Amino acid sequence: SRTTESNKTTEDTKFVCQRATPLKHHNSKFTDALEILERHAVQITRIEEAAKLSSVGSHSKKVIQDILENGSSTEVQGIISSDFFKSMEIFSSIYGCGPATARKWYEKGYRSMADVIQAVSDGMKLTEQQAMGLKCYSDLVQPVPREEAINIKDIVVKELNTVQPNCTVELVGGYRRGKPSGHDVDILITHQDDDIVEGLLAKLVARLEKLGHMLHKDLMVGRNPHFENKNSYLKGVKGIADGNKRQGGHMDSLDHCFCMFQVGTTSESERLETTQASPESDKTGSCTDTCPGGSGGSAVRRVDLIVTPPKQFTFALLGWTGSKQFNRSLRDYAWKILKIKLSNHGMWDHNHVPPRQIEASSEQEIFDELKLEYREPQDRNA
Ligand code: DCP
Ligand code: MG
Repeated sequence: SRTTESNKTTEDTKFVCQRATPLKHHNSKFTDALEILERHAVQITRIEEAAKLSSVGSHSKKVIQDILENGSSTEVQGIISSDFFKSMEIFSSIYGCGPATARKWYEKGYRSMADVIQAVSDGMKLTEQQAMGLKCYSDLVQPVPREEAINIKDIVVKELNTVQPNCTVELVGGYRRGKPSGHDVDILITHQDDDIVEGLLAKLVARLEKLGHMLHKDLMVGRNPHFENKNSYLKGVKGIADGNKRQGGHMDSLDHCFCMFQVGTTSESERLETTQASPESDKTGSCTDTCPGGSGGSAVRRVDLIVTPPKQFTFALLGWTGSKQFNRSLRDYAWKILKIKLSNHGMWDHNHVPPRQIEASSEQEIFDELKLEYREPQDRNA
């Protein structure tokens, strides 16, 4: 189907998903400022009060007006230069530290990374994720170049093939939208057989662990409410990290593994040598024993592995390609204009009681159903 006439009225620009949004655009002055505002809103608002953010619309308008008239927003400049914002930015750049923990540290009086490291050596408890995040900090803040992301994907493809042939693997996230680098590597996996999909991620992770690629993992499986396969495998479910990416709840309930991945694996003997050679290897912030990236090896990278049942693949592909802002707009548009609920699991037409599920086997079909002009991934950089 084609774009409807109603999309071409002045209401046109209301939803960002109705326009092409390439990587390079001319509004970054505004979007950067609004992003700061949004991050700050998350930081100042306790998680449970997130519902009170409804006045953001008119607030944003004021900021845009300010930038238009004065070249910058006094309010946003004030936020950026505030102690609170600076500390929150530093703390939440640690893997496993979300706004709740960052705020807690700020309230304890910590302001810098050094303060946190001091607190840790004075006995402050960290979660396993935060301890790893701090340990591999210098690696994890480095952007991952596209070539390395592709290399990691190739390793995953190769090892996946040894545990299960004929899977489909896609490099998603920013790379699929054409970004030259990213903060992590998002990899989406499926297989045409539901029975094989079940348990697939656990097998892949075990294989990667055996080869020494996995320095840390958060595995969540068996929580997909739209996947009721006959063999239930709800085992080994673990709590999820209070991470930057997942702030404000989970994006979906697909099987996933957030991990710290290392390309160049160290053999058992080399690993022993490293440990013996560096008695201070436990020192926070240095990447020596468990993060050999700091000792000359390849850098430790954040990798997200996501496994989807075949029927949900297209929806997960669209969702995990992003951008986050594009998704938000698309879902908002689908619901407000068409009464269609869109998620990474599928879409449901709520003009029917009970809601009718709409299937799709390509992204093009989803856009068609939503009566939107198709956008290639590189035009979804809202
Ligand atoms: N996503 C989302 N909502 C979130 C987090 C993520 O819709 N709260 C989707 C859109 C993202 C994709 O998942 O594009 C991958 O998440 P990332 O945080 O890895 O985002 P990117 O890959 O786009 O950015 P980067 O290049 O920094 O990794
Ligand atoms: Mg990413």
